[in-house]
Amino acid sequence: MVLRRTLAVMLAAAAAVNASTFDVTFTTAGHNVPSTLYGLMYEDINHSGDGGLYAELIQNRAFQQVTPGTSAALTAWAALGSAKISVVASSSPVSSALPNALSFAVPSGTTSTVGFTNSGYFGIPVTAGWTYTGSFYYRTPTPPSTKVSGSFTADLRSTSGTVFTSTTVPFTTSSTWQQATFTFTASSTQSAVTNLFALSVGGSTVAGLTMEFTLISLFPPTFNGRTNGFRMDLSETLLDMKPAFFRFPGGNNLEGETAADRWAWENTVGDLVDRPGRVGDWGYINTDGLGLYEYLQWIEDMDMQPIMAVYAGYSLNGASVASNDMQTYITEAINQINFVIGDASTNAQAAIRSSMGHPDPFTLNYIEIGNEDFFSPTTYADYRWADLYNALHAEFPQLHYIATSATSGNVPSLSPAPTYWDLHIYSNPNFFVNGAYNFDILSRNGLQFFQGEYATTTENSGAALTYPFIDGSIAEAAYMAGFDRNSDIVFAASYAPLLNHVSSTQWTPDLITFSPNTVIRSTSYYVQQLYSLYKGDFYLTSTTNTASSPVQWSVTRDTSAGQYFLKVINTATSANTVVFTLPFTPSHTTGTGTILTAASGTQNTPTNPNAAVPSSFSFTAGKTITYNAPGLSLSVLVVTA
Ligand code: LX5
Repeated sequence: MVLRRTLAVMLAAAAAVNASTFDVTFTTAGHNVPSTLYGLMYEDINHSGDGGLYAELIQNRAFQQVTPGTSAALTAWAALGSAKISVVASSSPVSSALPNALSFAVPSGTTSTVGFTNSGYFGIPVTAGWTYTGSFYYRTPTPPSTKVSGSFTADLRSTSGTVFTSTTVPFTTSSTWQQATFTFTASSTQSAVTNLFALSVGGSTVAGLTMEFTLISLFPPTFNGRTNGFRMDLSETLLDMKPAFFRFPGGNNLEGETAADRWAWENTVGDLVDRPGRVGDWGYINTDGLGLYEYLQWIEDMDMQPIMAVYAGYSLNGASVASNDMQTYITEAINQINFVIGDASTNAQAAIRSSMGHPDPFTLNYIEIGNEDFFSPTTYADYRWADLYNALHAEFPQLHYIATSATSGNVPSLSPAPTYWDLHIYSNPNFFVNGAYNFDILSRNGLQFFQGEYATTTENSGAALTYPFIDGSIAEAAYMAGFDRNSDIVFAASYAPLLNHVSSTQWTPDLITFSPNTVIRSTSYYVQQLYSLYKGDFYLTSTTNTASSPVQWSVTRDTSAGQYFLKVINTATSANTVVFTLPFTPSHTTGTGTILTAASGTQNTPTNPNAAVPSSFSFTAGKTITYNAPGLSLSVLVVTA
C-alpha cells in the first residue's frame, strides 16, 4: 500500500458573506452534455472488490498467494474439534494456479465432530429466504485401501454454534480432486454478521484420515442472478446513481508494487481454478475471482460503459519498465482489448470471452493508458505513452485513449499529443468551492478532460475525515457545477474512492461504506446521485458567476422530456436567494425539487446512516422562480416547459 499524495495546501478561508440575492437568467443557448459525464471510479481498495462487490462470502477460499505453514496462510479459517488444519503446498495441486490446499488431519480414534470454519470477509450475512450456493474441491492424498464414504455437513452458524441453515454433502475418499456442490436456504435473518461457514463430519467416519480442500466457495444470491457475480445491495446502491461509466481496475491497484505484481488481465479470466490471484496494492490478496469478464458483464448489466485501464510500465515502487522491455506490455494491452471487443471467430483472446459466455464484443470506447503517470512523467513522455498509444491506436483506431500525466507544470509534453486527459485532485472544502471555475479558464483547443478522481479528504483545518461531511460534499457540488458548465471539455468525472468495508479500511473518506449486511450512503453519494440523475443532455448558458461566490448554479435540460434542471448550490452556512428568469413560461405553476442539506459537520456513519438524506419539496414555478437556498445545500428544481 502506498500513500503517496501530498494533499493540496489549504487555501484561505472563504470570506464570510451576508445573505445575498443572485439573479440568474438563461436563454436556450448552450452545449450538449456528454452522456458519459457522471460515473464511477473503482479499484480494489478497502475490500471494495473481494469482500465487497464480489459476492463471494469465503475469505481466503483457495489459499492464493500465501506461504504454506504460516498462520497468515490460515486467515479466516479455524479448526473444529480435534482436527488439525494447516495450509500446505499440495503434492498434487488442483491446478498450477492454485498450488496450496487446506490440510485437514483427523487423529485416529476420533469420535466427536471435526471440521473447520471460515469467518468470511469480517462476517457472513444470514438472510431469510436466501439460497446460498456452495462448492469445494477435496481429495485424500493417501486414501485408505478400502474407500471411505460419508457426508460432510455444510452450514452457517453463530460463533456460539447455533446453526441457521445446513445441508449434507456426500463424499468418498479418492486421491484425485473431486468437486462437491451444495445449496442451503436460510429461514431467519440474523442481525449479527459474526457468523461462520462450517464444513464438518462425524469423527468416527474420518478418524485417522488426512484430507485436502481448496476453492471452498459460498455465494449468496447475486445481482442479476449471475454465477460468480456481484453483491446485490451494493450493485443496487450504485444503480440508484444511474452511473454512466465504470473506471477500472485502478487506480494504484492497476500498477503493482513492481511490474511483476501488476494487474494482468490474463490471470483474471477463465475457470476460477486457473486464477492465481495477486498481492494487491492495498495490503491484501486479490482473488481475481472478480476478473475482467465479470467486471464487463456487470458493467453491461448495470447499463454503464467501461473506462478500462491498461498497465503502462510504471509501478508503485517508482520503477519504469525499460524502453526495450515494453513489447511484453504492449502485447498484453492489445490482448486485453481483444478480449473485450475482438472477433471470437478469429481472435484467441476474444474466443476466451466467448467461451465464458459472451460471444458478442462488449461495449468499449475509452482506454486509459496507465494511472497517475505524473509520478514518472519522463519515461511516460520518452517512450511509455508513445509506445502504447501508437500500437493500440494502430490496432484499434476507433477507441479513445486517455493520458494520465499532468497537462501543465514542469511536465514534459507527450507526443503524439493526447486528446483525453485524466486529472486527479484530493483536497479540502475551500479548494473545491474556489475551484468551481477551474475548467472555465482552459482553452477550447480540442482537449477533453476526465476528472477521474476527486474528493474532499480533509476539513479546511487539515483534519482528516473518516466519512464525507456535508460541508465537503456541498463544496464538491459547487465544483461539479463547473463540470456541468464545462461539459463541452469535461467528458467524465468520478469521485474516489468508491467503496469501503467498515472492517478493513485503507483510505477514508469513501463514497459508500458497507458491512456484510449494511450499506451507508454518504453525503457525497447523494451529491453524486443528484448530479447524475439530473445531468440532462443540454447545458444552458446562464448568468456569469464568480469563483468566490458562495452560491453556484447550473441549468441543464432533458430535451425529450421537456424538463429543465435548475441546480442551486449554497456553500455558505446561511441561506441565500437565487432568482431565476426563464426564457419560457413553465407549463405547471408548481414544480418539484430535491434538496440535500444538513447542519455543518453532518456525516452519515454506520451508527447514524441517514443523518442527511435528500428530500423533496414543492416550489412555485413561473417565468420567474425565487428560490431561497438553505445554508450548505444542493437543490435541484425540476421545471417542465
Ligand atoms: C490514490 C491515487 C485512491 C488513489 C490512485 C488511487 O483513490 O488509487 O490513483 O492513491 S494515492 O494518492 O495514494 O496515490
